[in-house]
Amino acid sequence: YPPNFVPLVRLGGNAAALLRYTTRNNPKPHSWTMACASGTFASEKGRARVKRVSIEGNIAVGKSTFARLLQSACPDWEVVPEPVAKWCGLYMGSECTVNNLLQMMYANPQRWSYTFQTHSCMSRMRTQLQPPNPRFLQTQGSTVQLYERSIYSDRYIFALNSFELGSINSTEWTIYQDWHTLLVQEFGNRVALEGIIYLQAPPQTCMERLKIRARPEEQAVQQDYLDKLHAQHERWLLDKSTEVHFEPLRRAPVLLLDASVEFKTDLQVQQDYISKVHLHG
Ligand code: UDP
Ligand code: DCM
Ligand code: MG
Repeated sequence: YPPNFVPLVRLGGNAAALLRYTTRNNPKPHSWTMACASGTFASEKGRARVKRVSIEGNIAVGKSTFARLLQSACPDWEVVPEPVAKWCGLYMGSECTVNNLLQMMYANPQRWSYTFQTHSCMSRMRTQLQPPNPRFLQTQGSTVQLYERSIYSDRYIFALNSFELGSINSTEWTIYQDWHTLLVQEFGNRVALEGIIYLQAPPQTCMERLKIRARPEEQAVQQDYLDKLHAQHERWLLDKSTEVHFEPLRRAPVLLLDASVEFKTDLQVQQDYISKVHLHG
């Protein structure tokens, strides 16, 4: 092996365990990058698929809570939380850190909604384009990536809602849709969803949970804003009356889970929901 050889992961399978490696000069070997670009990855036993699933739902409905439950029930799945901390300017990694855009957006929606929606969707797009963490690669069956929200709710829930409320003007909305469509078309199946889990709860329940969580940036959020977001979710995921521009997204099955119950503490409900997720493949 070269002197800078760094073992990255050992995938399961008999004596012929597959060893992937990276070097300091070449962090993503060519074959790896190419394989992931097509939505699959090469393994010794052939090509396996990556299934991407998103958890959708209103603010504070319990998406992160549910994602954590799924992570403990299904340790083979890669759970990708929403990068809210980045939008609040708390992220100190290699990407550029901006001010607390979430706070700025809520304080002055007309001025900052387009900027916030651009930044949040771009940061999510960057995350979704990452190849699966090698720790979660499966040699048999599909590798599963579970996202908290998606670039589709960014557009069909939040950006659309901001446009309808007048916080994003028609010029900004045209530009947003233009680059969003271009990115989805360019990156095709690297951002396609296999399915959607919709956590549904009355907006009042979300309001109560939002208050319990008490993010400083969200203090000004009112019930009627959650009502509007709720209606957007229902239109997109249940009534299917939102105009969606991507055929694979229209076909993605939606698993509806009642999040109005206290699933955080109720073990029976947790088991029921986890088995429903498994049943839906
Ligand atoms: N929560 C709760 N019971 C539940 C689900 C969530 O009390 O059954 C609380 C959770 O502990 C948190 C708040 O609701 O304080 C919002 O949950 P989370 O951050 O998971 O919501 P998200 O915004 O990610 O949907
Ligand atoms: N948010 C937004 N627009 C998006 C995505 C998220 O305004 N495209 C906001 C809503 C919440 C926070 O970011 O205030 C995400 O938190 P949660 O996970 O609680 O919904
Ligand atoms: Mg969350």
